[in-house]
Amino acid sequence: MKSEEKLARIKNSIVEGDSQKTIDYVNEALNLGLDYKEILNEAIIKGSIEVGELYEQEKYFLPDMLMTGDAINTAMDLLKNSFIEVSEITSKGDILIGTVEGDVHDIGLKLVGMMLEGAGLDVVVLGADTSKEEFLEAIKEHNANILGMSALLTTTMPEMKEVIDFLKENGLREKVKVMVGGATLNQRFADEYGADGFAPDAAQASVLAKRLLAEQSK
Ligand code: B1M
Repeated sequence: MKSEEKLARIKNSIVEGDSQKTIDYVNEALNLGLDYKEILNEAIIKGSIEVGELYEQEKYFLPDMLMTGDAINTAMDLLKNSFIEVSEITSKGDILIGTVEGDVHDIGLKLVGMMLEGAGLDVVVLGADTSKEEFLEAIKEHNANILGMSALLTTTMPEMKEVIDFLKENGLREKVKVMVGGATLNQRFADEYGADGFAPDAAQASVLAKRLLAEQSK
């Protein structure tokens, strides 16, 4: 079987929300030496986009998205070890990441966390549905250098601005760099909300975090 067929098989198992098949196919692909980045981009991300489209077309419903979420999570658990790369970073600093309040999507967030950790950064993952008060307390507790926020819904994206304004009100905005991401977000929104950077995917989140840390230490 060709690589493309193996990737298509993984993608289909994700679209079907069949976690057992996903485990079997991802393991097989890894054992045969397929690049984890291909599995991520060609199977997992493409599968999630397809499910999103099926949901929009009302061919899929919430339980289908939930099953896909589970299948993606199992796939990512298997890929976790592949994310470790040789770290070039010299200055470390805590990065806190969380999905904003009202938003339960945390798969992309976990992936970003894995990529950041793999790149040698200290990461604290606060998880989904994190309130501005929780972000603030965690920044103080961990003495964080960077706050990373994720939002997947157009209705929860503006919460990022709320958090940034809350940091300003509490005298913490100058202390932390803020980076944002999520499927419905783009650079224009990031600028509008007052963030220091936007990353469209986990790989670029890691590049951005390193750049922001370097700026912090100047
Ligand atoms: Co929901 N959902 N969902 N969902 N879901 C989307 C996001 C949606 C686009 C589907 C669609 O309609 N096409 C749509 C949002 C539409 C919109 O607002 N424009 C949607 C909706 C509507 C909903 C509900 C409202 C449905 C309902 O209840 N009627 C509901 C919301 C609940 C809530 O949050 N209050 C809901 C619920 C769910 C599930 C719980 C069933 C499940 C989530 C499970 C979980 O996360 N634990 C789910 C899923 C699985 C999806 C889709 C299908 C897949 C999301 C995903 O995990 N993608 C999604 C469709 C889609 O995105 N195309 C959809 C894979 C992941 C690796 O990608 O999260 O984009 P992503 O992360 C990427 C980048 O965005 C970026 O890097 C990641 C890796 O490359 N990134 C960052 C993310 N965060 C970053 C942070 C950074 C930097 C980069 O710096 C800090």
